[in-house]
Amino acid sequence: IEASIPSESRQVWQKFGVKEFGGKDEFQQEFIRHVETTLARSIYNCDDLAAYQAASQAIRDRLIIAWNKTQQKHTTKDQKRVYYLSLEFLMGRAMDNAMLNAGIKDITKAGVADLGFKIEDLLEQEPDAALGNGGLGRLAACFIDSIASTNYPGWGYGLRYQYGIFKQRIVDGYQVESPDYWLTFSNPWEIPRYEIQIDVMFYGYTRKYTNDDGKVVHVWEGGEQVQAVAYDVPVPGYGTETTNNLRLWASKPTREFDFEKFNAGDYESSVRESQKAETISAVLYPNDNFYSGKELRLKQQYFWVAASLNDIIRRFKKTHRPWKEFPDQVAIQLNDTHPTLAVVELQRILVDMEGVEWDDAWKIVTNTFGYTNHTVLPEALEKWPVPLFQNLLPRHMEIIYDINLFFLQQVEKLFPKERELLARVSIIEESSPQQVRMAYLAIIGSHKVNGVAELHSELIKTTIFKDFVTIYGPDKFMNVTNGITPRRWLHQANPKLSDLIASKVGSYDFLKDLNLLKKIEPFAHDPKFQDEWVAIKKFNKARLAAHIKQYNGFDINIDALFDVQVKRIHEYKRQQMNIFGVIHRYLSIKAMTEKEKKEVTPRVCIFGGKSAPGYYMAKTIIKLINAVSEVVNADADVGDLLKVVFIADYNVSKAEIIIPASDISQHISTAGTEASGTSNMKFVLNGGLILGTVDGANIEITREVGENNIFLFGHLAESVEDLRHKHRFSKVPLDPNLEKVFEAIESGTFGDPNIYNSLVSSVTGSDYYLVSDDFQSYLDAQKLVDQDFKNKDTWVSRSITAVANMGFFSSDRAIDEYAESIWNVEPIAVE
Ligand code: HBZ
Repeated sequence: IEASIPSESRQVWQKFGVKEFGGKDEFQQEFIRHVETTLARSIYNCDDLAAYQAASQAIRDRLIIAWNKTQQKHTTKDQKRVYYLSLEFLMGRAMDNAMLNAGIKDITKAGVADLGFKIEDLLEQEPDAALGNGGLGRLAACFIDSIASTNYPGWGYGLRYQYGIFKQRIVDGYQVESPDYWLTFSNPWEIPRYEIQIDVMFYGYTRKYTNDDGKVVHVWEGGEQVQAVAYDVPVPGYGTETTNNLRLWASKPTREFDFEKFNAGDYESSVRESQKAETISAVLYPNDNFYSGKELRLKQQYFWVAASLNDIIRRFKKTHRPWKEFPDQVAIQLNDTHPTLAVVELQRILVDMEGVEWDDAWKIVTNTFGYTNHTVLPEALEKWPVPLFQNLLPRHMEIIYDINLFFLQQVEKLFPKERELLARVSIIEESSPQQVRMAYLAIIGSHKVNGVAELHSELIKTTIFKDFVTIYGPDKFMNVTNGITPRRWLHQANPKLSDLIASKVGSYDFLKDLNLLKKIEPFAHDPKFQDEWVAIKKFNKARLAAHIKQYNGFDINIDALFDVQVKRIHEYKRQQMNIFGVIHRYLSIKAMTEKEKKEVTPRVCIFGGKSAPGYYMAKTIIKLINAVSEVVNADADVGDLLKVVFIADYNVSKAEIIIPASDISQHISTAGTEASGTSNMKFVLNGGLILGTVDGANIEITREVGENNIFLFGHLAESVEDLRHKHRFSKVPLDPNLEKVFEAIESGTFGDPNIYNSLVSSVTGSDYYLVSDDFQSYLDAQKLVDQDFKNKDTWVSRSITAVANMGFFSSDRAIDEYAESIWNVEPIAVE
């Protein structure tokens, strides 16, 4: 490492090198110093917010020290690094996680207590970093936690949105969105790097000329410039000094603002132009599993990709290696197709700017990238209209045409005369206007393509990417089943359960090696252990009940079965089937005698999740859930036997309260539609059982925990196509129980039935998501749940056995698989 300080001055530096606070006293010293200097407050006006800020400043200092050490170590080691490019990082809160991972939870807790504060109150002050929509964004957050915890040198790259996913309120039963401006009180967990500014260009034109060596050179010029400024978020590993970096880019106007306009007296419009630059990174697009071809979204993608690659290349150039060694130093993982422009940008830099020959450059590119697919839903696949693309990124469009040309030539050689194959696999779809198929570009530009659970990885090979398996052979396609970080999703969310497990495992080592959970299996039938297990579940249910009391305003019975479905609202996830099932349950209870009612297992049906703001059907589902809730909860005939709750504004912090409280959680997507799911893993890890379809990672969870410890139902993925075909070409009779449910809705039991017309007819019509086909099987499974829940002993032993077998679903395991079979990176120990 080149040092800028002359050697005679270095002694002074070494003498005063910063140290981390050690014990409680030193933490308190730091805390007070931050209250009085950083915050310019005092003992007389230090409220919970100020105390949170001071504590987080002290913790931040500590992270930065470890961050510096780690980066120096990684630089001197000079090994291959991995870069995880994701347009979303759904981090949630940072403080509790930072304390846990840095191993300073006890001293900070005791430290703030002496100073007159409760750590829980301080933690509550922190807004969620909600820079993501759902599973894909949360997966990225779990992955960077695991990359640090397993000591891999790896960075995340994303966008620093000023507005994360919108906040959801329920007004009159409907979802109402408001902006999530999460940076009001500044963010102690980020380090602005104002010195790292990268110019990014849009629009303009291309031209080519022949240089002195007779080589044709392409240039792209005359466009608008914006600047990317880096904000670094330290990512501490658990039980290790390794502290990696998450670099988020914010857009700023370039220094050169339009002086021509300014001098011409048009001051306002010259300022407006420069303000436009800031809108690029201003807001997260709130769609999950849905593609909407907005120009600003493509701008975001290129802005982020261009800044990140520029940064990665700058780092590589410091090593003075030849370009061909780039893939030995750099692995880049594409989280879905959102960063696919990186493939084109790297090829452009190598060929246009660095003078590398096309074929050599292309080898470097494909050896660098890996692509992870997260969905087979056609409406989620990104396709950009060529005219829009061409206008915004004219040189990239040309390069895509060339990549496509060389690729199709290769295919033609392998499969002569198969003209239809060529049209099918072309990056350019011949629609009007033509479209750029980003997934195909990602496949062609990567050396490995992976799905996120076994079934999903098989499905991409046999459906959407079938032709590419024919072309490349099967080895390019693989599976890496998702995982979750046990630090946040067990220890933080459920500290009591973590402590109980530790008492049997003998340590907290299971938080680093989740397979150690196996050690609790022998206690599945131990009455004392069972009692403690049950008591913890009850505690967690009471904690959730208190939350519901505070925000929904009513009491729920914590001895009832807590049945939870929390996730983005989407037709394929079938919250509509769940609420139809609830209506069926309600009607059944209404028809019971008092004697029959005594046999009913009391239930609390808990829903939560956001709908994309423009997704009419999802919004209708939310309205129906709330309408049912209102009717059922007020019905004296039902009492405690059934309660329906919609928890507003579901987010990471709420998940940490909700998940540990569930007895049953629902993961009931139409078979073949949910790529993996990750909350299914979180629920089981916290001792809840799954009611689910044979879909996504439910399948692997079943294999690990055993068929007896999960409630599966519904048609299999292999029958879905036939069933849909039947619906399309004949009149399939509606499930009779569902018919009764629809009669109740249509008779106005839940208010104006017209509101639900489209929802009902989506099922009575083509029933694309097979709600009617699966309904009886769903009710049967629910009946079994009711019966089995009555047998407390068996239920708790199933819960313990399931947890004991969840080791596979640690994101540490997933990261090891990526490192081994896609990235080829090695861990580095940091002392
Ligand atoms: O990724 C989810 C899958 O639906 C889920 O099954 C899987 O477990 C998870 C992690 O692999 N996909 C998403 O969450 N997708 C998005 O949020 C998304 C956001 C913007 C898009 C497309 C998809 O343009």
